[in-house]
Amino acid sequence: MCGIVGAVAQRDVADILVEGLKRLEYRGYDSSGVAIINSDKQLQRLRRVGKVQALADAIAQQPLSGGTGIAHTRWATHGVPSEANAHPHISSDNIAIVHNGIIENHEKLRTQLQALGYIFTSETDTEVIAHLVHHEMKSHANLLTAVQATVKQLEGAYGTVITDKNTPEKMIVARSGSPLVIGFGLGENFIASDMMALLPVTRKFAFLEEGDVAEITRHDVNIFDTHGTPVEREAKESEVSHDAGDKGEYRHYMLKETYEQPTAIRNTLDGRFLNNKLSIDSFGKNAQAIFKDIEHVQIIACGTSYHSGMVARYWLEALSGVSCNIEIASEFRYRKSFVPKNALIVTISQSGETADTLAALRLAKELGYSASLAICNVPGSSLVRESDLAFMTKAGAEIGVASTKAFTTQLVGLLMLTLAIGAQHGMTAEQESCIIKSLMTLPNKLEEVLALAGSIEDLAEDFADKHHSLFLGRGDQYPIAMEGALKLKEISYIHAEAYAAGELKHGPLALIDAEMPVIVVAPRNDLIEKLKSNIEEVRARGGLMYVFADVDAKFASDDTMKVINVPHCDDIIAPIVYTLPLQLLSYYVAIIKGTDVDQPRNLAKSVTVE
Ligand code: HGA
Repeated sequence: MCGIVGAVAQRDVADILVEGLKRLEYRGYDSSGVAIINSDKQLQRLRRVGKVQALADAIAQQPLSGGTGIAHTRWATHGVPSEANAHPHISSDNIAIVHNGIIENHEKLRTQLQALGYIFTSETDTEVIAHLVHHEMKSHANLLTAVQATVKQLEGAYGTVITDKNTPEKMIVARSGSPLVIGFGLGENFIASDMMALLPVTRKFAFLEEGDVAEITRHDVNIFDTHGTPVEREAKESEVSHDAGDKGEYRHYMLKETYEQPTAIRNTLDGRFLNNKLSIDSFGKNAQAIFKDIEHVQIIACGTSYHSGMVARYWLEALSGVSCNIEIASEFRYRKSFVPKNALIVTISQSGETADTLAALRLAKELGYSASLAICNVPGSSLVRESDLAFMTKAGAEIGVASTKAFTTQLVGLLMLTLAIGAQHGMTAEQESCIIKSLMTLPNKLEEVLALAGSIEDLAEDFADKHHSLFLGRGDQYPIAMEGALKLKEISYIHAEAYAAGELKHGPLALIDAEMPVIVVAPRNDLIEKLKSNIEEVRARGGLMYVFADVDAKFASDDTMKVINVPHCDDIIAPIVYTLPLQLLSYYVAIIKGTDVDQPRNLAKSVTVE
């Protein structure tokens, strides 16, 4: 959430900063801003409400020159989206800062700084950092030590970049709880909250670690840890392609990413199997020893990743021989919980920077979980670095705020986890090879499902005037119904709720009428007859249903039910297969409703604030 870009260069950096912001816009898009120091040591700032294009247009009207600059695209936590609240924030016309995260003691600091005469011009928590640095400059020799003194007083989370117009040759950056990555150029250096922003200008990156403060000039990068000790952070060449952020021929990133799923899953499966057996090293060097000893899995995740974890619970308990629990990270981290013996903590996050999930992992380590595993899409992310084991999904960059291919590749990773743990706890070679065979059919199966897009688009018309909807599934399709409901609400703003179909009679049946479409996921598994009874319960109450059903389950459309036949697939992969029609349904409903599919209101990607 929120995007940061900064540069120290000889050339003018305005274009680099704006391009970087555009590449990060999916992380926050309520306002944006830039501050650049020109050759006369003047600080020039432009901020605009709305998309980055509004800022780009303003810069085109009023060009900004200068080689040192910082920029930000905001997802507001404190203060409405407005120009006054947009970053960069400035203190006393000298110090300019951008910030990701939340300063929890901002009220106390604000009062102290006001007593010192500082005038606040925004409602943000961020502005206290600007004034505090300015205040600390009065008693410190330089910007670096002033920032080091400042961050000691901050409680909460920050990734922040600070410039002083009197020392335009440098920027100071600091990280605690919000990621920052340094990009190395030739005679110029950069900073960003995600390397995606800097791919047009460099391939060489080093991630800052928790508590790091760094001084960045054109030729040097000096990093200090929490104690102020100089440290090295390894710089690596990135393999992510420069055009990873392009939409190509697709109208929206979400549609592109939906169609990329067969390839993303092929990539995630590729190289993981040898002689019809899972190569356990896919999870890291010590995976075999760790999986052998564990007796319990505790999964922690948020949002869409939580739904993938819910599916995994069905798989792990049915097949792997160990018990499994799943909990929302923001709940787990703030309650007292029992730590089972020999328990593995599994975190799931697309970005690997999800603040609540990261905090939950750190807590689990303190609590004494035996080992940790991250299922993640971003190599080098905090979650991956801080876990004993990692399974990297190969979804590629996911830009649409509503997750698609990250979710289905997580499911593939979790099914492989089931195999890996199962292999150490009595799963037979025959069972393993059966699941691997099913997994191998998945990419082609998904291509068949994507061919249903036309009929799903037609169906979407029925939802245009609806305000509420209900999603139903049973067993491992219940989390898929939840994911379907989440997708519909996040991009079409139609209220959607998911229920385990057996729960209907315990309350939600009261909601059924012709204005409440009911979406049912109905693969032909051993729960199909139970599900058919639930469908009859809805029909008997005048409900209108849309049933995504296995072609062999012989559902027929009638006045009360529209059936979309889904190609038959093996039970084990059905949760992944049935995800796609629901993604397409949400997409086409959103198109009809005219919402901003890739950047839905009030949301942002990569939830780095708690
Ligand atoms: N608290 C700051 C920054 C918000 C943020 O990091 N969002 O992801 C603000 O509200 O401006």
